[in-house]
Amino acid sequence: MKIELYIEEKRKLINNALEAMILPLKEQSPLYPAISYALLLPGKRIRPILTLSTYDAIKGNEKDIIPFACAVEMLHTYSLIHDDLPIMDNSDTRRGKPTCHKVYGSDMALLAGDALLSLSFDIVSSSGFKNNFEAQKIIQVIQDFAVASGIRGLVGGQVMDMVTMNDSDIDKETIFYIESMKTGSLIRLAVRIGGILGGISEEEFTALTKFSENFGVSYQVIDDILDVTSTAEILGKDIEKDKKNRKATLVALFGVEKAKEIASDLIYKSIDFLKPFGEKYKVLEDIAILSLGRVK
Ligand code: GRG
Repeated sequence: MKIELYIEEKRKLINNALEAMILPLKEQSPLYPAISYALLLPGKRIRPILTLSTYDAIKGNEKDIIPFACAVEMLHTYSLIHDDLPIMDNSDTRRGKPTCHKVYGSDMALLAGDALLSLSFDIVSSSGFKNNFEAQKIIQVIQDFAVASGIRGLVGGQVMDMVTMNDSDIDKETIFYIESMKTGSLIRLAVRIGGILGGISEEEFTALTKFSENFGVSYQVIDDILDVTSTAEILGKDIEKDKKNRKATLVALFGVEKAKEIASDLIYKSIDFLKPFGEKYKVLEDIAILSLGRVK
């Protein structure tokens, strides 16, 4: 199957699962409209698709991993809602529509983000046992979620992003570090949990981790490039935010062409880690190459 078709099919699967998963909240909480608005807007769903395809490559099916993939998307959506708030990036549009706080107010948006963060842990812990995964694997997955969402992941990256704003002295290594924390951590999480629950050797798990770390940084570099080369209509979100917020990016440091070269090097480096396994992780390779196409 062509990778574009594969992605489209999996995106639909994830969208349906997300919708079903939060439906019980409709009767339970006045926060449901803000949660469903942010979560069900048309995101690319790249992270949950990475989880599905990693697990599928190992086990030959994806059914049992669907709630975990959705939990990664919930975590990601939480980070977008909070990142868009006036006290953070102050963005007006996201996924082609007004941001969550523009529609529901900052108070509701903040809580919708908080609720999605907790819900991701709720789903991971409850689905683990429901789907008969071993306790040890479930704990490892929960630990990965905690690391990816916290001070060693998203939050750590975001805070570094903030404190380095306006810093004209920032070097390439620091930018890589920030990008790997704020964006790489969720891509890494998405792939690793497929590997943990699928059950693979230490060596294979390390290779998948390396793939996801390099791909994760390239995903942010590509996002930074698109911030200056694409349009708000195509991206469905505010553009030129990095310049406005005086953020340290590789584009600001080296310019667009060099940043493209770096993104491309990272993608090819990432897929090199999958080569020892032949065609097994071909879908991951195809997704990585496809993402590079966004800036070609
Ligand atoms: C606790 C305030 C607080 C924040 C949590 C906000 C945060 C930590 C981290 C945010 C980091 C962040 C938003 C990074 C951007 C990552 C990125 C490339 C987002 C866009 O991803 P896509 O293109 O988006 O996959 P879609 O909309 O398709 O899902």
